Amino acid sequence: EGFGPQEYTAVKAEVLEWSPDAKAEIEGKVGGRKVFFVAATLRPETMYGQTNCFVGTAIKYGVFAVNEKEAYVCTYRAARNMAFQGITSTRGEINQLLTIDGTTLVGTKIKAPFAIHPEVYVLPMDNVLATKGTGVVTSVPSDSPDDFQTVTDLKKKPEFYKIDPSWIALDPVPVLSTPTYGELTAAAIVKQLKIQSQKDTKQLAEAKEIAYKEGFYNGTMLVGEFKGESVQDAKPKVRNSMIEQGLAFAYAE
Ligand code: A2H
Repeated sequence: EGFGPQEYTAVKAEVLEWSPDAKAEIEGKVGGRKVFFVAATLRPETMYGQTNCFVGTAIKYGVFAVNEKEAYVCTYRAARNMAFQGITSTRGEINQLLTIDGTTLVGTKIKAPFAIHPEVYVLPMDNVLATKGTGVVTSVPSDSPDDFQTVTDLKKKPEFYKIDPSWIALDPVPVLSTPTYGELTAAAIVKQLKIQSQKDTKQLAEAKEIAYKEGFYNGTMLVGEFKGESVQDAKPKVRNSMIEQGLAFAYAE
C-alpha cells in the first residue's frame, strides 16, 4: 500500500427492513431519517454485481445523523473522518444516534445501488477490519476473492454462521470479463489457488492482487451504462454516475 491517502467510493445502501433485533434497538432513535449502510470500495465499476453486504460480528457500529433526513451506519472512526471531510452537515461534529453490534445488523435487508439484484442482505464476514474504510464491505463475489470465499463459506454452513440460507441465495452476477479468467474472475482464481475458506488469508491476499490487476488492465464491462468499455475507462464513469445520482460520495483516509 502507498503512503498517500486512499480515495474510496462510499456507496450508500438504504435500509429496506431491519433485522428484528436491530429494529428493536433502533426504534424511535433515528428521528424519521432514512438510514443507509455505507460501504467503502475501490471497485465502483463492479457494483452491478453486489449480492449482499458484510459487517464484522466483533465490530461496534454506530448510526450517525448526516442531516435531518439521513443517517449512516458505519464505525465511529469513519464517521469522524466523514465529519472532517465535510460529508456531514455539521462540519467536524459527530451526531451519534446509537451504538449497535455487528451481529445485531445481520439479516437486515438493504437496497444495493446499481446492483442487478437490488435487494440484498447484511451478512457476517470474519476478515472485516474495524480500522479500514467504514467497517462495512459491499460484497461482489464475481470479482472479489474475499467476497466469493466468504459467500461460499456462508452457503456451506449457514447454521454455524447463524444466518438464514435465503439471505445468501443469490449466485455471483457476471459484471466484467477478462481474457484469462472469463466472467467470474474471483471464482476462477480461488479455485486456481486452491483456497478452502476465508481463513486462508495469505492466499486470499494473493488472489485479490491477481483479480484486481486482471480486472483493471484487461477487463471489459458486460453490464450497465458502460457495457463494452474497458474497466479502466468505465471505472471513473460509474463512480461519477453514482455520485451524481446521490448514491455514493468520495471518502478518503
Ligand atoms: B472492495 P484496501 Cl469487487 N475490511 O470493494 C476488509 N475489507 C474491506 C474493508 C474493511 N474494513 N473496507 C473495504 N474493504 C474491501 C469491492 C471489491 C473490492 C472488489 C474486488 C476487490 C476489492 C467489493 N467488495 O478489494 O486495503 C473493499 O472491497 C480489493 C482491493 O483499501 C474495498 O474494495 O486496498 C477494499 O477492501 C479496500 O481495500
